[in-house]
Amino acid sequence: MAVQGGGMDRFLVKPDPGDLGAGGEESAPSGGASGGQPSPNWRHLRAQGLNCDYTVLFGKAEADEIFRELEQEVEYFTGALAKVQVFGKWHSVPRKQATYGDAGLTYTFSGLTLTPKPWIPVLERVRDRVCRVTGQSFNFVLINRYKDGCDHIGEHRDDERELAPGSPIASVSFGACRDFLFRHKDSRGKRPRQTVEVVRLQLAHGSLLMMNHPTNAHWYHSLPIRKKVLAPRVNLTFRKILHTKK
Ligand SMILES: O=C(O)CCC(=O)C(=O)O
Repeated sequence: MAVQGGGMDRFLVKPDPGDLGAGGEESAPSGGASGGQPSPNWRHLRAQGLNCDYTVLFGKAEADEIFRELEQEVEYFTGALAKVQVFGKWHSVPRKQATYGDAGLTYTFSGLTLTPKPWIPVLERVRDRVCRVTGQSFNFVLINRYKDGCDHIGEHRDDERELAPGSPIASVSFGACRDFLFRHKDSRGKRPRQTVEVVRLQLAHGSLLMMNHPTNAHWYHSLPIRKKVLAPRVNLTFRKILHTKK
């Protein structure tokens, strides 16, 4: 994971031509069905190699209920799993993390091979809604909990070998609204190879951000520190990971 830096330049969200605002027409990103729920209005974010779709999937009352249940039910890592080594020194991860998923899956985390906890009803509820509206399937979720705006995640790409090639990542947020930045891989560091504007958005309570292929091959993302944010936030990133051969 790389350190974040540099400025933020621009808020880029391309409205869908069919997006009529609240109560407008649906524009599903790919083969989804709303399954009795109101159809989401998608906003399509596009830039060089960036392909994302954003919508508010859960209304306030439902998002509040899910957030409460997540706060009660999710069991976060403790001990060594809540630490990260940077240049040989151990630090506490500046947020809490947990993983849940299908039986039989393993994944690598901080150099350790781990198995996710079995699905719990609140996570199945969110996962199933995301699957319905996107037409995608997911077998794993990484949960990040930010107690306030001091908790954060630095610039990184979700390009782990365990991810099914070409599969999207579905990021669902509850609680405090936070800024979220994408930075192009050639536009980082002191001497960038090219200047590509930062793509900046805000992830609202109950929102879904679909990070579609090839976004993660070209863009780093981060959730920067925002000291004015006092409330907690929980983010779920649903992924499709490969079963390792035994
Ligand atoms: O909390 C967020 O929105 C970002 C989480 C994230 O970057 C990740 O799970 O890879």
